[in-house]
Amino acid sequence: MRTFRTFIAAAAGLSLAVAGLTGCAAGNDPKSTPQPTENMAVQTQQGLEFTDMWIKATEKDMTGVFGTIKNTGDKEIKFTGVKAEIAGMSEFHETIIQSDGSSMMQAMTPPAIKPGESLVYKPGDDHIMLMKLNDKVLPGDEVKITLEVEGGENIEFTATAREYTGGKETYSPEDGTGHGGMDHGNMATDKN
Ligand SMILES: [Cu+2]
Repeated sequence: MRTFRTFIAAAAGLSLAVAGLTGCAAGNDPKSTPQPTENMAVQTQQGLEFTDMWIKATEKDMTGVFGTIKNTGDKEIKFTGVKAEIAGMSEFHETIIQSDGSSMMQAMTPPAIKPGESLVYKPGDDHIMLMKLNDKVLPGDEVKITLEVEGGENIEFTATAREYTGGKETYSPEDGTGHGGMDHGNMATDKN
């Protein structure tokens, strides 16, 4: 009987531990801080859900931020800007296909997200651009990015740095895009 009782006690202890873990992972505690985890959705109290936010690792002075930002609230969220401590300048970018088939990116008006809709940022498409980086971005780095919201509080999220070599965007566009976009080339080669 002694062995049996020990087993029961151990099993009880185990299920307690499992219950504890489950309660933690559910994340329904409104006081808990969203913990950014790769490939997992992070819900903020402001009604945005961030999924798989990542930043391209680089040793150059500009890079892109990607992932899915969903409006889970009941009113439209309009951004007015974006910023990051590691970047001297940050912008929302869109990628356009030029007549010769190559793609080029340019600054766009900060977007808005309607309730239930998402912004999907991926290489070769729309993205958040960080320029004038003051540090390298190494794989595994966690980079804090702040979205400025019209009539509301700033919303911060964390992007995890990843090695990525598939991008074909022009990161140093020729002069005169003809689209009214900013000339990043000047920033990339800023000699001041
Ligand atoms: Cu860009």
